[in-house]
Amino acid sequence: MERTLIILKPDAVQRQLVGRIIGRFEDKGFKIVGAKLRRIPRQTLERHYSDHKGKPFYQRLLAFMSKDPVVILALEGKNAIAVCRKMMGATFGSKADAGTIRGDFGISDSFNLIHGSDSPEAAAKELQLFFDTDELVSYDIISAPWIYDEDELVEPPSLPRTPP
Ligand code: IDP
Ligand code: MG
Repeated sequence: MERTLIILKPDAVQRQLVGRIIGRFEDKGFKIVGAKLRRIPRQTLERHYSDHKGKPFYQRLLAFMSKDPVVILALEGKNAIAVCRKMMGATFGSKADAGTIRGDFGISDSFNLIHGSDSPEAAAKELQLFFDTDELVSYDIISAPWIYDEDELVEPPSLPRTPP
């Protein structure tokens, strides 16, 4: 089991695609363990996108991402990081395969609807940046025994239970 950080970008919120995008992750079997609607402060975005500092699109990216609210999610499931990236599709809407979120809902190379952590290191950093520890909630979903086989359901010690 893994956790990943997903952001439904301002274009997804403005185009009222939030429910449909979250629905895809729920349909796949992911569990929502954190969720909030926020306008992200510029300072937080500078930390989030520090790898892109200096690139030609950097300033426009920060302006786009800070202007309007986003939906921030923490999703939990088997291979969550890689599977969510696959469901998102390639970075540019014009290149993303049909059947992916970016491929089905957008065509822009900048307004590409969704962010997802791209590695375990990025997921750890981004989950910490956007969620306080007590904002991530551990709980069981009743369909879990039908989403996973028994041997897949064992939670590693790295995902501590939230005390009742
Ligand atoms: P990713 O979101 O698929 O991981 P990254 O290369 O990490 O893609 O880029 C971060 C974000 O910056 C993209 O999702 C997109 O919004 C924006 N971006 C990346 N490359 C370009 C570009 O060439 N033009 C405009 N925006 C870009
Ligand atoms: Mg990236």
